[in-house]
This record gives sequence, C-alpha cells and structure tokens, in this order.
Amino acid sequence: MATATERTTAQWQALDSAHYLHPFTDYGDLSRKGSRIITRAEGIYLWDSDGHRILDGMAGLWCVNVGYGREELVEAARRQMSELPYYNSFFQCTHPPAIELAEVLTQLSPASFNHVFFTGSGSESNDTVLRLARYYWQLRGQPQKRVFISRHNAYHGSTVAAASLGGMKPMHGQGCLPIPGIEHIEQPYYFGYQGDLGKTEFGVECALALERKILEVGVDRVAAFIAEPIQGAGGVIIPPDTYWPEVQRICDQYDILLVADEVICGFGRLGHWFGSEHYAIRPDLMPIAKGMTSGYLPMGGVLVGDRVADVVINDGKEFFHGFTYSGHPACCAVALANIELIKRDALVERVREKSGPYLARQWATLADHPLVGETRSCGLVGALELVRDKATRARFEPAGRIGTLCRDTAVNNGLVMRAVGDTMIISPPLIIDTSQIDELVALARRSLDITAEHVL
Ligand code: PXG
Repeated sequence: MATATERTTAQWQALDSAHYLHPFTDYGDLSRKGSRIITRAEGIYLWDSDGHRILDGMAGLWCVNVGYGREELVEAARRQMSELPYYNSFFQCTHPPAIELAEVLTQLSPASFNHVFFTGSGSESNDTVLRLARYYWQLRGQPQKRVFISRHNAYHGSTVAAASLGGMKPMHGQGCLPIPGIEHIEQPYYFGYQGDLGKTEFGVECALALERKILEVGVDRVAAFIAEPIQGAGGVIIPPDTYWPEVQRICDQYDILLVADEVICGFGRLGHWFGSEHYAIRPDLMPIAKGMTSGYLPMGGVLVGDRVADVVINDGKEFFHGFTYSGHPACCAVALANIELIKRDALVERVREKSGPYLARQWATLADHPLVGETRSCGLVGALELVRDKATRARFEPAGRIGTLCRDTAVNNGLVMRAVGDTMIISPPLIIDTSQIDELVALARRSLDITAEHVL
C-alpha cells in the first residue's frame, strides 16, 4: 500500500472518485469538489493530505471516545492477531477474548444485564434486536406481538431492518422501506415544535404519542419501542426531562420491550457508561457499537436483559442468527483494552463532573450569536440551531444550505462540526480537556462569523 505522501492530494482525489463508492455521499458534489483525504490523527486532532490540522469535533463518526493514537489498543490488536486472528463462536465454540469481553460488559451495565450478543456494527445490532424481540414474544406464546414502534428522524443504521427502524424519510424513499411491522411516532424535538405547550408538557405529550400508537396498533401486537436516549444523527435531540419517565411508564403498563439504542450514548458520551443511566430508564435490550472499541476496529453487540435472556436461554433451542465476525477475537481484545483505558483515565467521571459541565457553559456562550436560535448540550454532545430570525425561530431557505456552508467553513478553519440540515452538531473525543474545549468553541464562533458574512 502506498504511504499517504507517495501521492499528491489531487492524485488521491482522482483515484478516489474513479473507484470508491462512498457511503452517505452526494456523488455529484464528490466528483465536482473531490474528497478531503485524512492521512493521520493524534489525540483529538486530524491531519489532511495538505498538512492541515483539524480538531475532530465529531470523534470520527461519534466513536473515537479515547482519542487517536492510543498504542494500548494497537498493541492489544497486534497481540491477539498473532495469537488467534480469527475463530468463530458458532456451534459451541468460543475463545478467551469474547468470554472476557462478555463478562466485562455485563459488569459495566445495569444489574439486570447479564448477557451480550456480539455483532460487527450498530446496524447489525439493531437487526439482532428486531429478530431477538420477535423471537422472545414467539417463545412467550404471543407471536402476534411483532410490531416495533420507533420515531421519525431516528437513526438506527443502514441495513434493511435498521433503516426501517430508523425514521429517516430519504432512506425509506430509496428501496421500499420500511419493511412491514414498523411504525413511527413524533420525536421529542422542542425547538422544532410550533405549538403552545411548555417544554414540560411537550415532553409528556410526545411520550403519550407512544401510548396512542400502541392502542391504535393493538396492545397485543406491539413487541417493542426503540429509541436513542438522545437522538444523535437526527440532530442531537435532547428530550425534555419529562419524556423518558413517561415512556418508561407506558412500556411497563402495556408490557412492551424497551430498546435503548446506545450506539452513540454508550461508553461515556453522556457522563455514564450508558445513556439509559443518565435518564434512569430500565431498557430490556441495549444495542451498542462505536465507543465499544473507540472505532479502532469495527464491532457491535446487543446487551440482553434478564427478562429476554432467561426466556431465550431456558427455551434451550437454537436462535438461528449470527455473523461470521460475531465476537471477532481482535475486536474483542481491542474493546477490552479500550474499556480498560476509559476506566484508567476515569473518562466517564471526567465527562460527568468536568468536561460535560464545562462544555455546557462554554457552548451556551454561542447563544448570543446572530445566527444561533438555540444552543444545547448534554455530556459531550452539543447542537446549535441556525436561524434567520432569533425571535421567531424562522429558518433560512432552502433548508440545509446554511448548515452546509457553516460545516464547510468550519472544516476549512480547522474544526469538524457536522450539519444536520441547519443544525450544527458536535460529539468530540471524551479525552478533550478544558483548553481544547475553549479552542473548539472559538473555532465554532469563527465559523459562525464567517457564515454570517455570507448570509446576513
Ligand atoms: N444506532 C445509532 C444510534 C447510530 O447512531 C447506528 C445505530 C448504526 O451503526 P453502524 O455501526 O451500523 O453505522 C448508528 C450509526 C451521522 C452518522 O451522520 C451516524 C451514524 C452512522 C453514520 C453516520 O451522524 N450512526
């Protein structure tokens, strides 16, 4: 393989657009503008092929929780790959890294979780959730309980089941999705709400949409409700405090499984090992991925609560489901080393007690900017709503143009900040310190200033 410097940026770009079909990329833009080639990274910073340093405000894609360049993870992979690079855990086989990781994960998670099913990604985790929940109700003698309720604008992945569970309309439009048996309700997005309710009442009202949907579908037909504790890719939607307690009450009352998609919120992002703990909810299933290995190797899983595990295991039959790379030894070894680092550096506590509250204070200072209609954050995720008129919350038209402009401006000025329509979002590595948070916020303000020069 050529080293990064053996080709010029233009040569890499030409090769890239000739052969590489990128995920979630506008192919017209790609061939017109060329892609940004990232060649190395250290700590919270990336470098591109022109030598520009960029603060990675998105931790890769919400995943590089321990930051880049952690030799402990590299060494764990190297050691495992030379000892046992691959073996499966199908048909009554297993290996030490998978066994140990399963033990460690169940120790980290709430007491009701004592089992984990390994996958290769968050999408595979959510496919597993769908199959496992339906299987559970079959074993309980209620096979008609198979409908999943999810939310508009949720993101649960890109496979057929995960994209169907997600509530992204453009994804549904490509490929006849969602598959049957999946219903969507409103998301608890207060900034986007046009009505008269206060935030507290709005939270309850959004939760009651779940109850209405259960009654509409039929209590005896609903298998589960799935949701991210905080919606990530949908725009860092932080629900009102009243939302989750009411959702929990409804799931309990109607005896439906609660699935907390922890793919982004897990592994410290909200200042707890799992986002569910931040909201004090009691899920039955928790799909995980991303921060599980800090993205150093691809891996996911589903933490399976006792309620489901007991039924599936006690049944004593085969669950016809699994992936070649379920519990891949090298991924497990990296996950174990990653969790060890998170513990050793007390990153979860650091987010909860220090960097989360500090980011909240500094991020909120951006509220005085003429383009910013709202700032919000929780732990180490944050969002800025860009508006044309702060008083009326009126947006710019066409939707998404100013967000893209701000995103491109930010990256040209040394900050990765994502745009979801006209909502700017961040999710930096958990190792970010207070002076680096100052740098992130200053770069965000500069990007807003330059964006404002173009539109105001
Ligand atoms: N659940 C959640 C909550 C996610 O955020 C997945 C599942 C799927 O994980 P995999 O590993 O299959 O990608 C995700 C993934 C974005 C973006 O643009 C977010 C994700 C993936 C790609 C892009 O913010 N999240």
